[in-house]
Amino acid sequence: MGYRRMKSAVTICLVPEARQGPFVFHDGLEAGCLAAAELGFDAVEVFPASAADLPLEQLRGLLVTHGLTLAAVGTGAGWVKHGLHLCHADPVIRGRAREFIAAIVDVAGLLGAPAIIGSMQGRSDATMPREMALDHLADALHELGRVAAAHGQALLYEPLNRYETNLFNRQVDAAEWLRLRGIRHVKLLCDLFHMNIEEPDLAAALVTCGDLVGHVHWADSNRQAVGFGHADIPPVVAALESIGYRGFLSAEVFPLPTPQDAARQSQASFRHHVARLAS
Ligand code: LER
Ligand code: MN
Repeated sequence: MGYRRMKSAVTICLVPEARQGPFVFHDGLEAGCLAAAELGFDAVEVFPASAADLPLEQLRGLLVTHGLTLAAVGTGAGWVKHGLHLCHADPVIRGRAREFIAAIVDVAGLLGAPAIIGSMQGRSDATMPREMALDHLADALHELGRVAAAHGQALLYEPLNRYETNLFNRQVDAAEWLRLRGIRHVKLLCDLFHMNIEEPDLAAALVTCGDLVGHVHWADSNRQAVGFGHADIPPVVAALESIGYRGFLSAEVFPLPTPQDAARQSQASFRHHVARLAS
């Protein structure tokens, strides 16, 4: 570690079904790690098809070879590929969702990284009223947070915009709920794309969440690389600085106009807004 500043990361998706998703690199771990290192990123964030599909030793070797760290590992393939989520009305599916996530928490933990619960949180609906859904979510976060803590990691919970979940859309609502429920070992993943849709004031939300901010998805208003949209980034970086955030700014953005352009712009925007602040 030893960083006195926030760190840059870029996403690598290993799931063909998520090819249209907001991930920069889609051509495997080797090509993704090489490109990330060449552009000067500190880390990569990986979206695997499952824990079993994440080649632990190969990834460990690539990280060492390229001087990268692993920022986080996504669990969304459980939803995208298998239709699992934590608030499903069917207890068997909820159980399989937990097992799917727990296995990724373990493999990420072995690589020194946290796992992300984004789309795997699911949503409430006519078959699953909100209060019951939140009980299921709390129970899962308690249990999976303990699995993460056994690896010395936090579990990352990501509020999403209203078109992707109806559980929590704003960071402060999620933060208050985590505190109220006494859920430990869980931190917030603040995705600037979702926040641009939902937050009245991104900087104020980050400051209020304070030390619960555990990870940031570094994206512009249109989910392209920062600088390719119209988000007002300096107040966001100032807010993160003011709360002493030293985690990752991870480019989870569309590979537009090309993966290389998205990666290069993400790194350029990181240098422009963040790295130059560090002495
Ligand atoms: C995942 O990090 C995310 O932001 C969601 O929109 C699910 O793709
Ligand atoms: Mn995200």
